[in-house]
Formats: sequence, structure tokens, C-alpha cells
Amino acid sequence: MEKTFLMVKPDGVQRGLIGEIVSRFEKKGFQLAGAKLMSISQELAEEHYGEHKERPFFGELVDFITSGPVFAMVWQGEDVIATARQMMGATNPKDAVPATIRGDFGLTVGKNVIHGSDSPESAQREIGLFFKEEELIEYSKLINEWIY
Ligand code: 3AN
Repeated sequence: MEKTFLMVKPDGVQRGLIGEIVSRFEKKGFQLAGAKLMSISQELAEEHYGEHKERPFFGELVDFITSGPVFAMVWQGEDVIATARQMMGATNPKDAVPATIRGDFGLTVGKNVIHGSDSPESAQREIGLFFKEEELIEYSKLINEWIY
């Protein structure tokens, strides 16, 4: 089953949006395979955002993501990577349409509430960075049958 890495960023945690965000993915029908409230170290932040190393906002990005606790999650389900990106909305909240998470709750491009993997390669990489295999749940086929 396809898996993606999603993370409520420090602004979302501080604003009390964990429950709202988890609820949206649960109601959509996706399954939570792992989750934890955690602090991100400088090293993990730099590794996670490695592709943005040369961008002018890299320092700001790392400072922000390490500024407070985040809620890291692995969700699974059919086409969960692309569907979660749709549910998150555009990177810049001013372009994110209402009914998306960033459209409803985001204000600035730097503090845009949620992160989500953008491809199968980044999902695999990011899940590996944040979770050990034993922290992820394998649901039995029986439990899955009523959803899919
Ligand atoms: P997304 O999170 O939608 O995949 P990316 O991968 O382009 O967007 O950017 C990663 C993160 O970098 C974004 N979530 C956003 O918080 C931050 N970011 C992107 N563009 C800017 C910018 N111009 N200024 C500050 N932060 C930015």
C-alpha cells in the first residue's frame, strides 16, 4: 500500500491544529501507520530539507522547523501521496484554495502549517529519516477490507 510522510509544522502544533489535520486524513479514508510528537534536530532538519540547500530561505526554513515540536506522521492508502498534496493545498497559502489545509489555516509561505512528501522517492526517503520500521503499523487484511 502506498505510504507518505506528513508533518504538522511548529506553527500548526502551536495553533492546536494537530487534531483537525489528523481528522481530515482519517475522514478521507486513509490509515495512520505511525505518528509522534517530536523535536527536530539541526542535523535532521538540514538532511530533510537537503534539496533546498542552495535556496535563499534555507536558513529560515531550518530555523523554523527546529523552533518547536512537530507532529510527524506516516499515512497509507491508494494514491495517498498525490491526494495528500491536494488536501494540503498550494505551498503559498495565498494561492491555496479554501477547503485545503493551507487554504483554510495558512498565512505565509514560510509558516504553512503542514509538510507532505511530493513523490514516491521523497516519501520513502522522508519516512526513513523520521521513523524506524518497528514504529510503523502493518494493518491486517481483515481490518482493511471495510475501507478498500
Ligand atoms: P512544499 O512544502 O509545498 O512541498 P517546497 O518543497 O517548494 O514546498 O518548499 C519547502 C518549504 O519551504 C515549504 N513548505 C515552505 O515552508 C518553504 N518555502 C518555500 N518557498 C519559500 C519562500 N519563498 N520563502 C520562505 N519559505 C519558503
